[in-house]
This record gives sequence, structure tokens and C-alpha cells, in this order.
Amino acid sequence: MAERSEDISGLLGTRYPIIQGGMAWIADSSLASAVSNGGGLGLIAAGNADAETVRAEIRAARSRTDRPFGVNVMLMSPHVDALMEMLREERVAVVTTGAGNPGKYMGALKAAGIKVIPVVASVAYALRLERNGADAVIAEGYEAGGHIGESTTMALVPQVADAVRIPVIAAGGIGDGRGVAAAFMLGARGVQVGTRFLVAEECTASAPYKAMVLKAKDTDTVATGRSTGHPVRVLKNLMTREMLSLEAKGIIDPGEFELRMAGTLRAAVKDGDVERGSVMSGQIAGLVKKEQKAGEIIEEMFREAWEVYESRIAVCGAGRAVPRDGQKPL
Ligand code: TUI
Repeated sequence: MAERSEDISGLLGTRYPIIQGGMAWIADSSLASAVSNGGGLGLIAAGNADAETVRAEIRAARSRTDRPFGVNVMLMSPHVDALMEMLREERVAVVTTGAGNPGKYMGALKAAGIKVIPVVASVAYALRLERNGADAVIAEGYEAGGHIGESTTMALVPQVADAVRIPVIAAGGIGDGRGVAAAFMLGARGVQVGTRFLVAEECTASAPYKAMVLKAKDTDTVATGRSTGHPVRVLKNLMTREMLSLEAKGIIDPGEFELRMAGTLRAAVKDGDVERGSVMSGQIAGLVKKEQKAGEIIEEMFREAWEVYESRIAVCGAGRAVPRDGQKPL
């Protein structure tokens, strides 16, 4: 087992301890191979795609990179059983999971030599998956885009890090080197970044989707779908105004809500309909200001993380035996 103090680059076989978020419809072989070539772990998001579509993406990624990459499985997918079987055949390096419990697939994936890294939104769930054999967990906070839990990254990461022995990867609200440094201070041994990679040059999301992320302010995301029990963070637009109003009035039942949302992520990502579509994004969109190559994003984030660690740690007075005003410490 890895030493407790090591970051996850050894586990992942990457240069840097960073995973790209498994963003449905967005995270394809183009983005995944660019992130892997840039020193992180790229992910292909299976979303609701069928197994053969995802297999083709895996093969396309293999033609673009020799580095390891992974596949994110969204456990609410109707194709999940066939997907898991295909992933074992393809022997992908890493499988991350979201929006559900991967417990029943864990044994078979591990037997095929695949590293399994589930996303968790609570301590209890992290502990359960550690017992089931997870290689690491991604503790994803409320700041994240897409389907979200209740706890913030700031509160969730240290509590999960205290509870489990496997590495914890922080996700939700991490968009630059300050976020990376903060995540490690909270006990994480790696980060997962989604929103910042939405505007990577190699990201194939529609131009209007990218433009909306680049223009977003700190307060521009909202969580729709609370009434269904599956809140989803998106950028505010015509669709969110309509759906939030229906939810607030209590005049839409969960089934009808899900029906109306079907296809809206695809509409935003592929057709560029950013008014009626779901423009999933994390709260950190407000600091994402320029399009860059995925590899540049990674290099910049880790360079900044070192710089801010060295410059900010002194500001908080860490290690100061006597306060600056000369008084005795409390
Ligand atoms: O999965 C995500 N984010 C996603 S999935 C997605 S696709 C989608 N599209 C439309 C509607 C809904 C989803 C978009 N964004 N993040 C990982 C994540 N997983 N966040 C929270 C969770 C989670 C929540 C509850 C994982 C497990 C869980 O409970 C499992 C259990 O059995 O207790």
C-alpha cells in the first residue's frame, strides 16, 4: 500500500496528482487524451452512452496517448452493467464512478486490475467503499458542477481524510493553484478538476457553452432539481428560471421534472443551446477567464500551488511561537 503521505500520482501513473472531471457529453477522447498527455489523468465520461460508443472513445483515446487515462461511469445510466463488462474487457487503467453506489461492480473491476475510485459525498459512504476495496475516493463538495451532495468541499475533505486510510482526492471548487494548495492542506492527496477543463482548447463542448463559462460571475450558478432529490448545479439561464419557478410553486412532480430535463445537457454541449439547455458548471466558473491547452492548465495550477503555499503559509502565522505583538500565546 502507498505511504500515507504520498500523493496519488504513483497510484495513477501520472506526472501530477490531478484527475479531470468525468463530465457527461463533454469528457471525450479529445479532452481525456489531452489531459493525460499534459500530465494528469484524463477521463472519458460514459454518461448515458451505450457500451460500444464508450469503447470506441477508449480506442480513440488510445490512438492519441500512451499515458494512462480512465473512464467515469455515471451509475444512474441504463447501460451500467454492459459498460462495466466492456471496461473489464478493455482493461482501462482507472474507473471513477458518480451518482450512485458502485459496490456490486467493485470485485470484478479489481479482479481485472482496474483501479476503482468512486465519488463520495459523505464520510459514511467513503468508509463503506473503502471496505469494499476502493483504491481512493473523490470527496466532491457542493461547489461542484452537475449532480451534487450537501457538504461543501471545505467541510467534506478533512472529515473524509480523517475517516479513511485510502487516498482522498478533493473535488468541487478547485480551479487554480490556490484551490490545489488548499485541498492538500485539508488532507487531500490529489485533486479533481472539471470546470477549468471546460475551456481547455481540446474540450469539444460547443462555443456558446465555453463562452458562458468564461463570462460567468461567482453568483451565476444555481442548483435545480432539489425537489427530485437529485440537485444539479448549472449556470443560470432561461431554463433554470422556468424550472426553479415550477419547483418553488410545487407544481412539478419529480417524474415530470426529469422528463423535462432529459436531453438538455446534450442540447447545451452539442447544439450550443445555452438558454434552454443545461450548462453544467461548478461555482468556480467565475475565476475561469481564458481558454488554454489542457497541459498548460495543469502546469500552471501546480506551479501556482507551490507559489501560494510558500507565500501564504507565513501570512497565517503558522509556526509562530510568540504572536507578533509580543504577547504570550494563548
Ligand atoms: O456524478 C456526479 N456529477 C454528475 S453526474 C451527471 S449526469 C446527470 N445528468 C442529469 C441528472 C443527473 C445527473 C452530472 N453530474 N458527481 C459525482 C457525485 N456523486 N456527486 C455526488 C455523488 C453521489 C451522491 C450520492 C454519490 C453517491 C451517492 O449516494 C450513493 C448511496 O448509495 O448512498
